[in-house]
Amino acid sequence: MSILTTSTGGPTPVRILAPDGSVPDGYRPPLPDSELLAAYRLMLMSRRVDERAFNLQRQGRLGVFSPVNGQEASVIGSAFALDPTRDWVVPQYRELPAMLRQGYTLERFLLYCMGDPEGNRMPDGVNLLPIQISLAAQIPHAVGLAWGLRHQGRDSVVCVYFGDGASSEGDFHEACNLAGVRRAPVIFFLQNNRWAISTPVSKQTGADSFATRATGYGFPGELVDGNDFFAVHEATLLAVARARAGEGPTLIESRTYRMGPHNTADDPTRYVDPEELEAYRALDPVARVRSFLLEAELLSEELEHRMRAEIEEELAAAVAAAEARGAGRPEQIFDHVYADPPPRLLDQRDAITGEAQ
Ligand SMILES: Cc1ncc(C[n+]2csc(CCOP(=O)(O)OP(=O)(O)O)c2C)c(N)n1
Repeated sequence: MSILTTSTGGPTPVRILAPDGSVPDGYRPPLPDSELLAAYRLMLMSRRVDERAFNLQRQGRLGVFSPVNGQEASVIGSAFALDPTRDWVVPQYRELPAMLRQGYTLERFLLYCMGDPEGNRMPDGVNLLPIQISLAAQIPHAVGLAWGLRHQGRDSVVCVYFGDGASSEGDFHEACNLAGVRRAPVIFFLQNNRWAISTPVSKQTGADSFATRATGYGFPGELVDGNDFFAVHEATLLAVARARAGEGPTLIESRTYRMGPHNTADDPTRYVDPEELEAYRALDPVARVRSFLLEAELLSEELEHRMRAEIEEELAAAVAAAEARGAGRPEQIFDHVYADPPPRLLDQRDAITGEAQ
């Protein structure tokens, strides 16, 4: 099975950047060279965070973590179509690079993974909602945010990320319906990575594409090769332009592949066919961009080496800073929920802190 098809056939995703890094004759990326390199650097950063976070988790220094591995073009190609000073990202939990692009920090992310809720509090001025684990709950929030920003007279766009699994929740459908009616400036960015933990996409939907669902809500749906940085980026640029112009939402199905486990608690060898995984490794989104940049002589081995060294330093500093703060305390889960917590919650908090009578 190719990344461009489903088991039932269906529409073909848009592709610009081929697996060998070539692009159609005359194609010019819409990003300046400096931004292309920044996007590649973020891809390298994302891969390195994936590895390091796993090691930290195995050493008992970090709680749970969901790697981006395989979805870098999808997450970063879309994020680079947004303007962090006015547009908003509403993440699920597998979009760290998009969050970093908006101005979130690695240190905060590590704190979050270490169980400190402070890590999931977005600093003022960073246009980002918190990481959401409750599947699809962030999608109606994104629509409300987009609609509200429009009411305030802003030209901001909201990009909400979620998975193929999350798209089966009622929240997704209700949010799409409202956004269509209100023409909210929102991009529904569906990362179809073929898996919802161990549930394959064939058990998630009977349709041959998620993108076509948009028709039922009265707005366009685009299907792109999610391992193709340029296809993802161009589709998101179009969606941003539509939303800013007051033309309403777009659903983008970014057809990619989760090359790693669902998270640090998962063992995909129990359900992923190794041959399928190998086939997708040949479509690695980071390698594609690398080949393109080398061919265009924007990247050299030396520059890449320097990028990796800087990333290593940044990551080491973030780990040190997060660990210096110490792990979160269990009773923090009671903070910031109610201004005046009800007695039942106060009792539970006291039971945790040992203050119960
Ligand atoms: C409402 C809800 N139901 C179930 C879960 C358990 N759960 C966590 S992740 C996950 C799979 C999500 O798959 P998908 O939305 O495709 O995103 P992916 O993890 O593949 O990026 C499930 C079922 C949850 N977090 N929230």
